[in-house]
Amino acid sequence: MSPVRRSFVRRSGSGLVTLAAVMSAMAAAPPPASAAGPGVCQGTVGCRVVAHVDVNGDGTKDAVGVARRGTNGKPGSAVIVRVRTGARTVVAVRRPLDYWLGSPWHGAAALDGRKGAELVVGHVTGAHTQFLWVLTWHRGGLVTLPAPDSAPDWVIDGAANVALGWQRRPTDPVGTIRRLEAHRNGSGTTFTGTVSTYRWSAGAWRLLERRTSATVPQGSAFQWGGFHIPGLPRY
Ligand SMILES: [Ca+2]
Repeated sequence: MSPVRRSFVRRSGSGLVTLAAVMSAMAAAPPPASAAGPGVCQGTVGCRVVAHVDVNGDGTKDAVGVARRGTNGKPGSAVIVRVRTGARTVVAVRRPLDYWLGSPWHGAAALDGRKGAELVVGHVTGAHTQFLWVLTWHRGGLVTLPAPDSAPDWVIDGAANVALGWQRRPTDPVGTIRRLEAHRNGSGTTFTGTVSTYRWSAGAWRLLERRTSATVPQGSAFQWGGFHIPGLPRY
């Protein structure tokens, strides 16, 4: 409670009624312009504004800032994601970041079908595999959105013998995500590929369908890796 309201309550003889009147008057006051107030990166060393996108789903764009801590490409680092949803409201979260080179920011995209964009940032880089965090707005803050296969990370890969990717086809409604996984058959030129289709429903990912083909041509399998989702770079 603000000092003003606290002192008002203390002095008031009929505290509840009078306080209600004050709060009602405050609620009726026009909100300050969202352009006013500190920026999303204010006070955060190394923070960079990476996007203006509606994160909390209220229909207005929010500034998104990202900073990293630790040494580039080394373990034990961290990524900080900040979202400014109002003139004086900035929500920030921190996640581990390991072996990640360069900016951990990947992009913003509608993934789970709820209002507001999800924010995708790095977590771990392997030899050729990348593990990424997806952050989503929930109950006034940013939380980790698990991948449709229930893993905490969204994993992508594009190598000689394996491809891992995530896709939303142009005809798919938002909230539908396909997981693409392909492995080379022995030393041949075909892959065994599995496409799992998930849909966000009632607060969770649901598996709708899974199809496997043992005869995916190599050239096709090489296209499966990475993100194939509007708003996100492939790798
Ligand atoms: Ca917003």
